[in-house]
Amino acid sequence: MNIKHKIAAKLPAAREQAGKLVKEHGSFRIADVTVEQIYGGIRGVPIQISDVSFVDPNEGIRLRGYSVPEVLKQLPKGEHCEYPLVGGLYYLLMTGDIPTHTEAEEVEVEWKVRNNLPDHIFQVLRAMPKYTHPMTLFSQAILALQTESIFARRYYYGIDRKDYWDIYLQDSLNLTAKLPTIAANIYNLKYRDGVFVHPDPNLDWAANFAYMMGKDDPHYQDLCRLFLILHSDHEGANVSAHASHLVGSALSDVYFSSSAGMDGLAGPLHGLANQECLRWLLEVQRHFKGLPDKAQMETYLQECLDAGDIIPGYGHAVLRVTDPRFTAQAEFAQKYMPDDELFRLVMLVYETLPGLLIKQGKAKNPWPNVDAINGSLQTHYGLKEYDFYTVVFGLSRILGLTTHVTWSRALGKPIERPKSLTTNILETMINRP
Ligand code: NMX
Ligand code: MLT
Repeated sequence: MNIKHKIAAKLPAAREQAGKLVKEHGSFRIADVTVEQIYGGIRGVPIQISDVSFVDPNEGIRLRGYSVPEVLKQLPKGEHCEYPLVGGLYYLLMTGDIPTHTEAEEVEVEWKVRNNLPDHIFQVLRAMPKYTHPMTLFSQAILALQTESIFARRYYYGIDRKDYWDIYLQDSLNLTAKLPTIAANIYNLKYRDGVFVHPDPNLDWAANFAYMMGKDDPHYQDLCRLFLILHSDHEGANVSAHASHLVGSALSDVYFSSSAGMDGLAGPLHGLANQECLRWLLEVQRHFKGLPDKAQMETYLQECLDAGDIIPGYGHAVLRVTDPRFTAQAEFAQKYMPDDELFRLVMLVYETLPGLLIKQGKAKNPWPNVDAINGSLQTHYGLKEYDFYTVVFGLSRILGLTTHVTWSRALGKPIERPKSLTTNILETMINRP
């Protein structure tokens, strides 16, 4: 069954379940919010319900209930591939079910049919100054594609609320189909000869991304599949998902809401951390003119912490264990590039830094997140331009963002409008007898 029919079949029960929860338990209190939480980035306050994925602090991400190892094991793979087809992952995110091989291939085919790009996208990007950050270009390209929004057109002429999700899904498939071509050609524009490369109809979504950047190593294609699966979603309340969901709640279409999500991902505390992380690792490597020993590493890291440095790739707002996305990439590296110096440095930091962070007692999570390792694998396969890494993260993350907003429309979620207070009002509330 294709994604649309699968969602349509599941929707009546999902709508009934949500309706019943609100009707029968509408006043059930989930959480109280403290002053500390409001001043502290709304940490731990549940702000939305989304079944697409969930981050357990002590286990990490589950996509539609499946852990990272389960996703990698159970999703269908293409011929001669070690890692699953990303089309199957999108099917899982959108429908909640592990697809058959045919269903996964059908998504890949849908993407091929929809992957053509209007000319104006690269006209816009070429008009930008050479020093423009690739994330700016990526977000701009998505925004420029808003000209193609079916939802915006249909809304203008009138459309039944119950059908919003279907049009969001069409826009989501159209947008995600074009993303590898956009991302790879931003790479070509920034770092190669700028000649536009078209996708190869014989390759899957992830392999095409690699191919269009001039990379045809089958191991790199598998790394792309792995990377693009791992970064697709991290529940509904991280900065990019939250931003995209908020913008979508105003019925801004999939292009607006995805571009907004990318603007959040571009921050160094969120997705840009992967570029920062590689930059930092290269600095360490340069400092030691190679790989330090454990004692040297410990001294260096302690000095960084004493100087008040934030070590990119470590810590997390929710996780309290090693990120399973870090572990999955470490396993890949252990298999295909165990002697790579940068990978060995990543593992040396992993052996050393958590103990020092625990001793320092500031970071609530001393363990690595996904960004601590990303760059070393990409660099190994020749993607050395680290300011491009967040685009690769974004290419994947939009799979999750578009799923969240499609389901928000399917469940008829209203415009988001929480409340802000003034300091005086807060003080009055606190001092009230
Ligand atoms: N290195 C040094 N100090 C740290 C680190 C770190 N990696 N992480 C947290 N701390 C400090 C933090 O600066 C804060 O210090 P202070 O009280 O002086 O302000 C203290 O520990 C408490 O912070 P937490 O409550 O543990 O962290 P929070 O939830 O506020 O932020 C991150 C989470 C992820 C933003 C934070 O750990 C960080 O900045 N890490 C480095 C950047 C990074 O890797 N971001 C990637 C996130 C994942 N992603 O892919 O998006
Ligand atoms: C993510 O993948 O979005 C990051 O790990 C950040 C988060 O979950 O807050």
